[in-house]
Amino acid sequence: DREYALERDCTTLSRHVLEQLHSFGAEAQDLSALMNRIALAGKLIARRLSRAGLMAGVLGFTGETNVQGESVKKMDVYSNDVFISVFKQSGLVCRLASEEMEKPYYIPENCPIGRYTLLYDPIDGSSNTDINLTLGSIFAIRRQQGDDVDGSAQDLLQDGHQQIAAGYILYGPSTMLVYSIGNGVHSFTLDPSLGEFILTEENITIPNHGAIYSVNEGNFWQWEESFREYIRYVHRTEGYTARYGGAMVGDIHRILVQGGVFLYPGTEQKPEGKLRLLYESAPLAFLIEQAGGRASTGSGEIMDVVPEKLHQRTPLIIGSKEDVALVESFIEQQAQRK
Ligand code: P6P
Repeated sequence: DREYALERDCTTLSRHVLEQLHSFGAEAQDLSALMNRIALAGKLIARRLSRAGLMAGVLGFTGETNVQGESVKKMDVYSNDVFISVFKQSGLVCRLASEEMEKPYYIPENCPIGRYTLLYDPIDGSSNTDINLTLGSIFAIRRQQGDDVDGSAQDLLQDGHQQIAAGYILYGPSTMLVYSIGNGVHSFTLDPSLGEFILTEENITIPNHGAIYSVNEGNFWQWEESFREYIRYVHRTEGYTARYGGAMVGDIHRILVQGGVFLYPGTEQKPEGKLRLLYESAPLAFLIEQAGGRASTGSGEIMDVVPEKLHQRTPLIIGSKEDVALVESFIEQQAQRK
């Protein structure tokens, strides 16, 4: 029966990546190995999170602040170290650029030409760590360009079209890995008894419209008027509902599956917003566009933004095509009034 068939034929991540890489030639093997490293990092982080309440030294703060000026959680450090140690062994990655590190981490034995760079946010939404709520890791893979001998990583300051793979790991009631290598979006669920990510859904497409708007309305009075106008519209219009988890991977996954829009606008104090382009917005934009959605800064596509510095932030409007366009229409209306 179907249940038995699923058991027998379950598609693992490595098999799935290889199967769809027929058109990638030599890079196929690399991408398959890289995705398996991502999966291993996800398993190690998921295991630690599931035991966080049972072990000393997992929860809470380290007492330091990171390059973003945010207080660092022990899980931020642990997760960042997991990605470094897992990719050190890969032999494929020369450089890891993380939201948690001022400068990229170079793996000398693989450099200068290590073929790939991993850009990642090891634990996104770490404010949820100590309260056992959904968290995520976000990743993108870019080809190593040039030899970066001065360690300035200037070649990373390119637009999102340079990403060859991107996705996230969602640490929720189950651990899911959602990724794209430019050939659709596919989701996997971790089977802890096998230690394998098993294919759950292939070629996920985001609905063109959804009822959900996901934004921290606590910032309402710090936004530009256009965003306030959009919120007033969805407040008074039937068919909209608010969902905001405080950890973007969970909010984006909900929107990928059900449709709608996630927003993190700029504010008067921080016009560029809070979210980091290279480690959060660009990887998620790559994925959502592959699912048939859109990701905008409000004045252009996220995927077209060329950062001037590694930790550059951008405002983010991401999700269903129609809902992103609706938010942009309020921005355009406001611009015409000026
Ligand atoms: P705020 C988590 O720190 C994060 O980067 C995203 O995961 C999340 O969506 C956002 O910031 C939450 O920020 O200002 O709403 O608490």
